[in-house]
Amino acid sequence: MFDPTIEAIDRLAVPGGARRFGVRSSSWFGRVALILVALVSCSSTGSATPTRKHAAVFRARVASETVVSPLFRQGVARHGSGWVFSFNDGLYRTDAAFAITRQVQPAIPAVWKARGFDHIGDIDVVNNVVYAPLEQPDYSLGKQAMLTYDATTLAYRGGVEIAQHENSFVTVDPSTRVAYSMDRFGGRALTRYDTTRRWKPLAPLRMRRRVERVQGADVRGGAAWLSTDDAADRVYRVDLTTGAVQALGSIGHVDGEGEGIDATRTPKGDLHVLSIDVKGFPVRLIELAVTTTDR
Ligand SMILES: [Ca+2]
Repeated sequence: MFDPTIEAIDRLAVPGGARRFGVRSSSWFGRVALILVALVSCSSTGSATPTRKHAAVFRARVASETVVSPLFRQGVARHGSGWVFSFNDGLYRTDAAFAITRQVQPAIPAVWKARGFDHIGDIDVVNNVVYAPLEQPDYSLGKQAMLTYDATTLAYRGGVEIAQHENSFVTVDPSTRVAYSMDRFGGRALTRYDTTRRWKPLAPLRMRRRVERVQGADVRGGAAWLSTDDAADRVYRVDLTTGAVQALGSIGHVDGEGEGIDATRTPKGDLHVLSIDVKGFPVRLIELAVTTTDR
């Protein structure tokens, strides 16, 4: 413990230490200077200094890949032991082996098509509801839409317009029912909506770094897991509490296009990302294993 008496300072005032600071320990000025030096020393080395907890480091590596139907080009979401995939104007429910068990094509209702909407992006499934991001191509309007479908029948349930320029994905946090998306394909914020209050806009989640060409996202374990078509087709983890962003690794096939993502842990992997080959086909589902270590 620090003893702030002159006697204690005298005990600390070894000649070499005093000379380093250009003062003589026997002078009044020197003693005051030594007190200051001792205080600074105690404050920087004291046992009360808390130990900093480093954030965990996440990495992802490709574990396997499977060629799937060329129709499964936009989005993917886990549904039971199978999947739901999206195409520009189609939805497909499959079993675990990717065999289609139900489909709806066209999937965009006529009322939305009449308003110019022509593209479904990366979907999510929560509580047997498919959440689908719907786009019209005039991004300058700042107007896109979110639709919902029954995940069992793929029947259209409803939709709302939202104030976004682009709309490549939507993911819904199962615990809060908050939906996450992005205003543009690249950026440093996730837009948020309260799906329990007719998609009421919430304050965006600010990310600590910019991520480019985001094509999909899925919320799991307090994080949003992003898939991109950036320079290395990387996947990212965004902490939903702090906004911290970590690049996890590439899905490979970098000359192709990274598309949607699902983040359900399955025997094959933790992240499941669609990738369109540079030739336009095949479409692959890339399975990635996520590891985490303390820094
Ligand atoms: Ca998804």
